[in-house]
Amino acid sequence: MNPADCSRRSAFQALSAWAVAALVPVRRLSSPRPDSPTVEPPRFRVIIDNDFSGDADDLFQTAHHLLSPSTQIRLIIGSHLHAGEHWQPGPAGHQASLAARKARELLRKMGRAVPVMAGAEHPLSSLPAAPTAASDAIIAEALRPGDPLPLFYCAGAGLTDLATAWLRRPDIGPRLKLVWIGGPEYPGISAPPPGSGPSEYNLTIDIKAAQVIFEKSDIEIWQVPRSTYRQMLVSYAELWERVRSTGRLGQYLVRQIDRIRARALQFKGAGNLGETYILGDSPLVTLTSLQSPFQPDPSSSQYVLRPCPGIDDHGEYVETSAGRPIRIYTRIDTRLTFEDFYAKLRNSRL
Ligand SMILES: [Ca+2]
Repeated sequence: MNPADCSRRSAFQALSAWAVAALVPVRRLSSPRPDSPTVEPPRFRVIIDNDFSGDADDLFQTAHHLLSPSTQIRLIIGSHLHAGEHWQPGPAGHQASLAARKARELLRKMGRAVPVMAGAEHPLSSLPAAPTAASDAIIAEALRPGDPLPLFYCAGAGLTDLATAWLRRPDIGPRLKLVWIGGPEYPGISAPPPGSGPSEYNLTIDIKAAQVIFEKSDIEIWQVPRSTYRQMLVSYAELWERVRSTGRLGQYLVRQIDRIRARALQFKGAGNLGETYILGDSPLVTLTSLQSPFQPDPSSSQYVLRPCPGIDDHGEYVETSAGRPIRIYTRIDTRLTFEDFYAKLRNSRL
C-alpha cells in the first residue's frame, strides 16, 4: 500500500469514526415503514387557488399537494373561469361555487379536511375591489401573526381573488410569493404553439386582475408561462398504468380526464386529444413541495430573471425595464414531479 492509499484510508477511518460517534447519536436511526417515507415537518404554508370546475389538471395538482408533507395546505379557493364557459354540469354563473364543490369532492375522496371557499364569480370589473370572503381569508392567512412558515400562493387559474385581497390590503405583498401557471410565451424564450391566440387562457380569465398583480403590486412572482406548463405531458398509457391502477383515488382522477376527452370530441376546435394530456398545474407542487434539501429552492427546474412586464388590455405583455425582477420558469423537472406523484399516490393506499 502506498502512502497515498494509507492517508486516504486513515481519512476514511477518521470520517467513519466521526460519523459513528457524532452522527448516529444525534440522528436516531429508526426503521421507517418500507411503504411509507419519513414525514418531515412542513417547510411552507400554501394557499391553492384553482378553477376546479374546468380542466382536471388542478385535481391532480391538489391531490399531489395534499400528499406532500413539506407543504401545509391552509386554504383552497375555487375560482371562476371565463364568463359563459361551462365544463361541469350545474347552474350558470356559479363557476367558483362549482369549483369549490369539486375541491370538496376531492378532499372527501382523500379523507382530508382543509378549508375550502368559493372565490369571486366574476372578474374584477372596477377598482377598488369589493370585499369577498375569499379575499378576507387570503388576507388573514398572509397577515397571520407569529407563523414562522413562509407562504406560497399557488394559482392555476385567473388572479381575481389574490388581486382583490392585495387591493384591499397591499401590506400582504411582502408576506407571500405567487407561483402562477399562466401567461403567454415571452419573446426570445419560446414561440406560441400553433393555432394559439395572442394571449393565454389563465391570463384572459381576468386581465384586469393580472394587471393589478404584475403592474401595481409588489408581490414576488414565479411565473410558469404556457410554453413551460405545456411541457407537463403524460401519456394516457402512463396514467392508466401509474395512476388508475393504484386505487380509488387514481381511478377518480383518471375518470376526470376521460370525461374531458369524451367532451372534447363533441366540441368543434378541440376534437381528438390524442394519447397525451397536459398536467399543467403540477409545477405548483414542483416549485413548492419539491424544493431542494439544502438552500431550499426548486433547484432542478430552470428560470430566467426578467423585469416584470406590463399587460395590455388584450392580455399581451408590454415590455418595460422598470418592473421588479420576476422568475419566469423555462423548464420544470418533469421526472421529479411525476415520479414523486406516482410514488405518493401508490403509498397513500387511497
Ligand atoms: Ca387550472
